[in-house]
Amino acid sequence: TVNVKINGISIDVPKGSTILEAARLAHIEIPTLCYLKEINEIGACRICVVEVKGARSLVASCVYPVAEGMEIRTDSPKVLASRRHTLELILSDHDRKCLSCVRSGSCELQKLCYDLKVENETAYEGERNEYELDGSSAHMVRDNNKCILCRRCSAVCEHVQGIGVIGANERGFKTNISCAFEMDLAETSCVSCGQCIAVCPTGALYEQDHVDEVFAALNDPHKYVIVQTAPAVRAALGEAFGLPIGTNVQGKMVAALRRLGFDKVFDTDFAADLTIMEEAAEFIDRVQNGGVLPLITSCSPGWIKYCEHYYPDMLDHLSSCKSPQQMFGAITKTYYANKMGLDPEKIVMVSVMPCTAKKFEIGRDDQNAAGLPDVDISITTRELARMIERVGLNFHALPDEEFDDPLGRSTGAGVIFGATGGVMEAALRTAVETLTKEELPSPDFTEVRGTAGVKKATYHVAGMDINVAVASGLNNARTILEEIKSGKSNYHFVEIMACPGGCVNGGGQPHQPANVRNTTDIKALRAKALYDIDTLMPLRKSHENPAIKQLYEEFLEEPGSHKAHDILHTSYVK
Ligand code: HC0
Repeated sequence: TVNVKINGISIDVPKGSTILEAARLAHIEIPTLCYLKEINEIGACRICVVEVKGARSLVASCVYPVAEGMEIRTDSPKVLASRRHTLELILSDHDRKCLSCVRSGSCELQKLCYDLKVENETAYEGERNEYELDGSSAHMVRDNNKCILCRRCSAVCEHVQGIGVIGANERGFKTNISCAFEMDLAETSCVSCGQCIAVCPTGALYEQDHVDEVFAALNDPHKYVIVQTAPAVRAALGEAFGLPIGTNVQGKMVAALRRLGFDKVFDTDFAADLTIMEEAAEFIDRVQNGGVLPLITSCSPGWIKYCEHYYPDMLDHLSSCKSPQQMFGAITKTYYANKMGLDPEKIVMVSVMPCTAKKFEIGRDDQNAAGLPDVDISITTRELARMIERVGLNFHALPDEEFDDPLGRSTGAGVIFGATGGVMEAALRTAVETLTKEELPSPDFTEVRGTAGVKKATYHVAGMDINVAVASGLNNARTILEEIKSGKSNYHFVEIMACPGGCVNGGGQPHQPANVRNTTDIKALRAKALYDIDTLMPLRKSHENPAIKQLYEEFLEEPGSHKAHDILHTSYVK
């Protein structure tokens, strides 16, 4: 350790710490804007400046290492004035339309201006850049009039996802974050994961907002509006209402959706169970009949787009299963509509997802089992929170309610889909029992749990070794794909999710500011909420779901049947 003095208090901190980290140990939170731990450590925004005795100027605490005997002031008038000036300069090229900004209340710039009492918004009034919005892609909008050039978005795109379709263009006053050659985002190889939105401190990046369309459907007496909610939404929606990260709000979420006026409130977890039935059958078929291995999961649309853009030669590895979101819509507009005597044309299928790529997925080809789009509107967890706020529902006071039957029934296997490794574990629970024809002593496959970016395990099943791998985050996906291509590994089954940690950390989840992201393992806390639900479920294996059994008996016949293929499977674009 080294001993330093921060604001007059002496403290021992680990050698090699930055001043920012050292101050945190002294319970002082130095504000930051550009800094994201291990992702964007560039010391560029100058908000985190502090005084170091003997240094010629203020230093950026996020990158400046401590040294023995260092005397630091984080709170001096000089420091606070400098931060205020920096904010005034940022505001001089910011549109300052905060009243109805999508990030009002969760904007990190707004909070800093408030905390530092930046009263004069026009201190450096002068020439301003004016940018057109880029709303070319299905999932997001870029509003550079609100961009503060922190580069968190381009850092996450390049360093975490390994994609790098956005970055700084031009120089000096004209510097702006955009795509190469001024292309629209839709023209690039962006995979729609939305991780850039999740890290953006302001309203410069946000999802395409479909809230008004959902309200219009709910207010249309000729429509029958059905909602499905993804596994990971229940583990994060509460954060939008101030609840601790990792609070399971399933019951209140269902109650809120009912009060918003949805005719049926169903659970994507049901379709996750259905996916497992189809994917486990596909896996067993490939193992027993010499099919292409490893089989790779296909439920994360960001991952699918990545595979299509960057690894088209590996598309034969992908499961042909549609994602649970799409399977849900397909079953709703065929089996359920028929069973209930509903006209599929009048059904509006809305999904609530932790994901922005789902907005893109609903428009993919071959996702229309009933001759209509399987899913009509996909909104993010954040958009659902906005709907709840818009109509004034007191979320905290809502009772806990249950999903509707039968498409609200699920097992523990369905809910863990939302965390990295969950699809693998759910599939193993069913595939192993199908292969061995024996009940598992325990449904837990703990080797594939946890937030590590890459996980590997081997299971001995019915006389053979089954090698599995799980990757989340596209840089990690690339590692596994390159391993497979080089022939160095012998996997049978691989799960890939586009977002680090899986859907719990999707690009559509409630925002958490950088100081929380830098100090808390958000994805681990949200994942825990899902595994806790799984543990308490009476049924924990997809093939035990009574509503799934009924669906096969009444309609689909058996996993992998011709009918199941027509309705629940798809193909990919080379
Ligand atoms: Fe997921 Fe899904 S688990 S992708 O992460 O497979 O978005 O939560 O809904 O479709 O079920 C997202 C989450 C889903 C789907 C499911 C899968």
